[in-house]
Amino acid sequence: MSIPIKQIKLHKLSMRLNNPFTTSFGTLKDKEFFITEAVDEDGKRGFGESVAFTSPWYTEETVKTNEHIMEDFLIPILQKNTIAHPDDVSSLFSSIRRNNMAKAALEGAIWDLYAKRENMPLSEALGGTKKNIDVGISIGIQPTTQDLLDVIEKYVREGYKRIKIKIKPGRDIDVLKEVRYHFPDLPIMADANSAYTLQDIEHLKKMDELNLMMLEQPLAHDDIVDHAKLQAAMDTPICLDESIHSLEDVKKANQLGSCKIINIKIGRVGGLTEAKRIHDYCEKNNIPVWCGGMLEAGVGRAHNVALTTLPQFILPGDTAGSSHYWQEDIIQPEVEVNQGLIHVPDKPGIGYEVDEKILKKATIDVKTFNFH
Ligand code: OSB
Ligand code: MG
Repeated sequence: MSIPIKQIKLHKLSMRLNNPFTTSFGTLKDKEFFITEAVDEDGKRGFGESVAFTSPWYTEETVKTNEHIMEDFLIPILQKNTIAHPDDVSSLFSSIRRNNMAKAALEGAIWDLYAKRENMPLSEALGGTKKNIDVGISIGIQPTTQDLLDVIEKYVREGYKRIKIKIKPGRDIDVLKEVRYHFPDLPIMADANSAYTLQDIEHLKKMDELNLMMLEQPLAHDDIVDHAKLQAAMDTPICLDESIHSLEDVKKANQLGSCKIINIKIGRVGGLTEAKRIHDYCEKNNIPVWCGGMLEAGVGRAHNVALTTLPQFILPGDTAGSSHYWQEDIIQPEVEVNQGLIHVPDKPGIGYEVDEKILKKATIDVKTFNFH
């Protein structure tokens, strides 16, 4: 039986972050994004979230390009085709190049709707089995090293299973050394968001003394060749983030030896179906994976929780609790972290209710597309 979509809604939201987030690119204070909603004939509703930012610093997509691609290309494809299973969506969308975050936002709403229609949790619909998932936290660049040590202390006390520290040239080895000195046994990793080049190889190699779990995306966002050279010269495992847009990218990176770990982000790879395919390949090839974050609101966060229940997500992800990001999240209950664990909901679909009042408060625009 196909999924009888009657309507798609694009809710454009704007929400202020509790903790402005600084990377090697700059600081993000407010987040603008889409909540996608797919409604079926019985009025059942599935939700997705687009993770593009307002400027294209992380990938080329933005909130505006997402709107254009969803409205002018992807939604018309959904209107013209029947969908038997959410896995069909990525093949239907394959005629549109890239724009993975726009694709993932719509596919996510259809996955949630499908799971609700089947009366099963999204985690189960994806084939996940974990009842609890391990999570870590990603800390933006702090004004001073003392500030960083203080926030790490706070998150260690809250029980997060590993701490990710953003680095950039000038605020890297010395900062990490200081952290390692104060927290000798803490699982820590560093994320450079592409801030280095191979010319920095001697400098980056000094990280091998710091017992980091991994170094995330040190080199260019579109590179896998230089990363292979760096990985060959370093003991610290390299994890790719920005460089991975598909299973094909993972296969090539693996063949070249560009990394030892993969960060899977649903939006970056074009949706849950592709994320699952990457997971399955990594499981067969013994490549550890973890679920990355894009400072999501509750809907995107719930999708990350569901995906992380798959078995090869053996490293803690970046899916911190709702209250780390938001004064009030758009879902009920909020995503809660206890002792570094998120309990996976067992209700149908994403397993959290969208809070209409909070959704409305954060909404700056809504567009509705009817299906015939
Ligand atoms: O590089 O993983 C990244 C946030 C926005 C864009 C890119 C990244 C991040 C994070 C934070 O590291 C992840 C999160 O807490 O959601
Ligand atoms: Mg990253």
